Amino acid sequence: MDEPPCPSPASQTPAPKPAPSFNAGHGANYPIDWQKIFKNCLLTLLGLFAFIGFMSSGNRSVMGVSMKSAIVMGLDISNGIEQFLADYGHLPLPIGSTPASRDLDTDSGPSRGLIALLAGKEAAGASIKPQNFRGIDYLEGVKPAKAFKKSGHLWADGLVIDRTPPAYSIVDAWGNLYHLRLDTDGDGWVENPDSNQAAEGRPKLKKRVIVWSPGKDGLEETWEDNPKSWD
Ligand SMILES: [Ca+2]
Ligand SMILES: [Ca+2]
Repeated sequence: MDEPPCPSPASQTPAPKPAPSFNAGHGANYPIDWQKIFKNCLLTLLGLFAFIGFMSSGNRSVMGVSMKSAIVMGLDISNGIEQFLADYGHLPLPIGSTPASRDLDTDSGPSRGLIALLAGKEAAGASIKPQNFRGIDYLEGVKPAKAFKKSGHLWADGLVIDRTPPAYSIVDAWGNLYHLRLDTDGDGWVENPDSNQAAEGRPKLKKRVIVWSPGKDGLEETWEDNPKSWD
């Protein structure tokens, strides 16, 4: 008959300590620490509230980043146009426009050709001399757009170079084109499109160019969320 093998020293493990019980002999009960339980619950709740607060502030922060990016990009466009004006002595004109006796509205879409012009990438035409004939890139600070498949848009937050031959446009953080108003009548003023500001006594702005977008809601008439190149 085989005897059970003696355990080797390596196989000997310390005996587990007896788990505490609420009746660990001698009739001594562990008291339920209600104060500790209450404190732990309170800490859990505080942590939960802090997390909710963090998430909320994070969302606000993301919104702030989009708005900031949209404003900076509008300023990049208006600064590029002002620099073009300083270099060439006249405002850049969208495709099909001629120097006008009134101010001109346009946008940052591909069909206007204004973004290609500002990027120094006007399509070469045999009969049309490029306005930016020196090929200067006035949009160096504008980042490439990101894919953004929402609300019927494909791109957001930057410069879009699409199709063949390349078509240039700039979209805001929510995929909208920017609107531009050019002081093509040369009086140094443009009408203020912000109906709120106009109602408050600022019907005109002393600018050669202004840029804005319809903002997150995509609606131009709601000016509260519209990024603008002016105060
Ligand atoms: Ca004007
Ligand atoms: Ca809006």
